[in-house]
Amino acid sequence: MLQIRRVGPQIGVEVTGVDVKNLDDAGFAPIYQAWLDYNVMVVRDQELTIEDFLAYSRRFGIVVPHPSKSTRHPQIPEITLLGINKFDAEGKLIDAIYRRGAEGWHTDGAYDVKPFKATQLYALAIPSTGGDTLFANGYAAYDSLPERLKQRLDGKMGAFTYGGRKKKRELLNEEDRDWTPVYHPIIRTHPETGRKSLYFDPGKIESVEGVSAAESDDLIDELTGHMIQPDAEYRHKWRVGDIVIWDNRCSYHRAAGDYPPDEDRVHWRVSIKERGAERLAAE
Ligand SMILES: O=C(O)CCC(=O)C(=O)O
Ligand SMILES: [Fe+2]
Repeated sequence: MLQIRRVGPQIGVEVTGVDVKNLDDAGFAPIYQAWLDYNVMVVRDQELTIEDFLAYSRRFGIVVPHPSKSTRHPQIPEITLLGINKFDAEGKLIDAIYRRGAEGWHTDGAYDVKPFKATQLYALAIPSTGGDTLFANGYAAYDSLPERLKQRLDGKMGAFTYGGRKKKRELLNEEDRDWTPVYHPIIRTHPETGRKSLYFDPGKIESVEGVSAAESDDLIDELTGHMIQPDAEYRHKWRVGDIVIWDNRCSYHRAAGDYPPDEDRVHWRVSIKERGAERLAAE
């Protein structure tokens, strides 16, 4: 029996009693709606091949390869491998892999003209302790902004790149490290729910357009302070077989990055764009 249950006050929903391999359109509709309503969705107890995972992921949009070529599956570029090859030839832990996504709250893909609509992970190996993923709601962040800040940001664009002001680009190949900024409205109306969200990522934004450099830095600090609101968080404790998908248009996330390094924590990961982004994705 399909069950859809909220797991956090303003973000997070859990789906049980379903095999995503056998979903027809009518079966998928309430699941997609639950995801739109609660931003982050956990589907428990799935047994999937890579092909199954890709087929299910394509129900949400177009699956595109991630710019980090070194962490792609060697035969299937649309699949990113998380937690694989985390030790170098000398046996030293590679932080960029072990702590991927743990440097701070972020949204995936803001460096693209068409950012990722969603990111979806499937858990293959989970450590005995730690390794959670944390989520927070961007609508709540927007709602928390004082009126003067909402007005100041109205129509303002942010310039975003991979690695942002710190230029943190070690997961990219050398030849892929030059990055031209792209521009997104900082107050973003979600194309499907019509709700306003704070579209923001302190690790990818380079500047707020139309203000001085000093004001831009101040605004970035101020907005960073609004991202995480009490009662608008969900912390996911992984089980093998979990699928978790999040909406990058209206949520933030970060990895806890705290599990025993000698244990495995492995996921397949896909980046999903809105339909209509096919042309851009192919460019
Ligand atoms: O490994 C995780 O928990 C999430 C990492 C992350 O930020 C991502 O996959 O986009
Ligand atoms: Fe991420």
